Amino acid sequence: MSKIKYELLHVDKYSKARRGRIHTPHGIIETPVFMPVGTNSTVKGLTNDQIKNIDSEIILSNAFHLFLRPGMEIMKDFEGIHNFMNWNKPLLTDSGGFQVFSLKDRKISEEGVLFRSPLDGSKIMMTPEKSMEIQQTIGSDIAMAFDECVNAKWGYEYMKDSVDRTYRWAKRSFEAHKKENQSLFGIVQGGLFSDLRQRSLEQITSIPFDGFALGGLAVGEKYQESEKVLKEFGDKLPKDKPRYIMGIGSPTMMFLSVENGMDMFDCVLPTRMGRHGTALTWNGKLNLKSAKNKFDHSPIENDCNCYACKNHTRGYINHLLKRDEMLGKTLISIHNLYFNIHLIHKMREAIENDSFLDFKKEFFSNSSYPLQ
Ligand code: PRF
Ligand code: ZN
Repeated sequence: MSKIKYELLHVDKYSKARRGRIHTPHGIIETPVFMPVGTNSTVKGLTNDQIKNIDSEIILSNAFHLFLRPGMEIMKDFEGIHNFMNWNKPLLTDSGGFQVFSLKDRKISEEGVLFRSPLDGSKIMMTPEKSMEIQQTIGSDIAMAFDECVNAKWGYEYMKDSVDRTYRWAKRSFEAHKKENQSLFGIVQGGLFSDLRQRSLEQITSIPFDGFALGGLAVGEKYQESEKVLKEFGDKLPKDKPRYIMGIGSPTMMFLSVENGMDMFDCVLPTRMGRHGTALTWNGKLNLKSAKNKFDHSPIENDCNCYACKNHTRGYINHLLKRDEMLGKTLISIHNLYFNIHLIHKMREAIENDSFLDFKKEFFSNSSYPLQ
């Protein structure tokens, strides 16, 4: 099998939530799916066994970061990221678009983005062709087109030009992509402007990509603003291909996205929060650095089956955090990723039983996460 294949298994009766399955060169992914982020070819603080033991089906890495370090010479020498990090399951790479645009000193032209290397200040040109070359060298199962993630504050006129440029870059990405056993997804932009989202959606879906993503969301807008885009456009993406919303992973945003027909999510939130000592639980967030935990013999969460909860107490983890021991961060990261992944598993079950909306209601009535 070379490219991915998507199977739509079931659509919830009372919402647009979908239960599906993606076949990739490195195995099957059930959807909806949460993808832990491994920017530098490592999910921060976790071994591959630990990642697999939380039932993670796919991880995400990044063309921009891997291009800078370790660099493509080393990636070629190791014959790709799967071999390099000894990860034998599915892996997706982001194109670097998002990361390049968040740099301060960068210049956007028709050709691509010229930026200064954060390593030595040398000038580097990132183009759709370059991003494809990098992602093909990395050898991810799914690569992303090179797009421009625009700040909505730049206004309508800029966004309009950018949407059209992202379309031209998408065509160039598609043309430049040659790898047989790698799939390529297109990215729809357009910010919060309904007509530009529609324009971008028509442009990007006119190219026969293997899947489609909504980009340019979760970049600081209000819940109601992302909700409007998801309600209007989530289900307009092709039904026979996977749908990915980039950079979201809070319970609130995952429920909203699944409800509106999205299949794939990634976010640094569970691991970043873990490193800062905050656990995600079915009741809400829990600050394990707080002195309240000092004498607490209970696990982070009573009914949780993750390694951290099966083996360690809140009191012990509080001590590790206080002493800045790395195990503390690892344990909470394990728990948080387990939480996100298993929340998605429960959503899958609910979709299969046509009870997604009931499950959503129950989840928010039993926890302090904001419904919006
Ligand atoms: N484009 C790309 N990567 C992304 C985004 C995007 O718009 C986002 C937006 N939330 C996260 N990661 N290429
Ligand atoms: Zn746990």
